Amino acid sequence: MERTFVMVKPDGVSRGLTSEILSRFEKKGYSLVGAKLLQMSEDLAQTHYEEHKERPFFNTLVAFITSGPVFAMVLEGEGVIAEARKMIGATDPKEAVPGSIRGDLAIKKSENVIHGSDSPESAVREISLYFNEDELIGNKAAQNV
Ligand code: YYY
Ligand code: MG
Repeated sequence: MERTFVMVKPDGVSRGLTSEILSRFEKKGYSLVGAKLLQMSEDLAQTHYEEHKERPFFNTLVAFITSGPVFAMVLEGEGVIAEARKMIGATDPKEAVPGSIRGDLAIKKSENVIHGSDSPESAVREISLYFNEDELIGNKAAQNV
């Protein structure tokens, strides 16, 4: 079954939006197969966003994403990778349509409340950056029997 990585960013956690965001995915029909609240290290932040390391916003992005706890989750379900990106909306909340998470809950591009994997390859890579196999429900190692 398809899985993706989604993360409520520090602005979303501090604004108390974690449950609202999780609720949207649950109501849509996706299953939560892993979740954790964590404080990202600078190393993890730089690795997560390494595709952007030459961009002018990189340092600001790393500082922001490490500024407070994030809520990382793995969601499972049919078409979840592309569908979660649709539900999240455009990177710039000003362009994100109403009804999308960023369209409803954010204003600024630099503080856009949520991250979601953008492809099957990113999903595999990002899930493994944040979760061990045995932390994901449904994996053999997580059955604990
Ligand atoms: O995948 P997504 O989060 O929608 O956007 P990316 O282009 O991968 O950029 C990652 C992250 O960087 C974005 O969510 C906000 C921030 N950012 C920014 O602060 N300024 C930009 N011009 C572009 C992206
Ligand atoms: Mg991206």
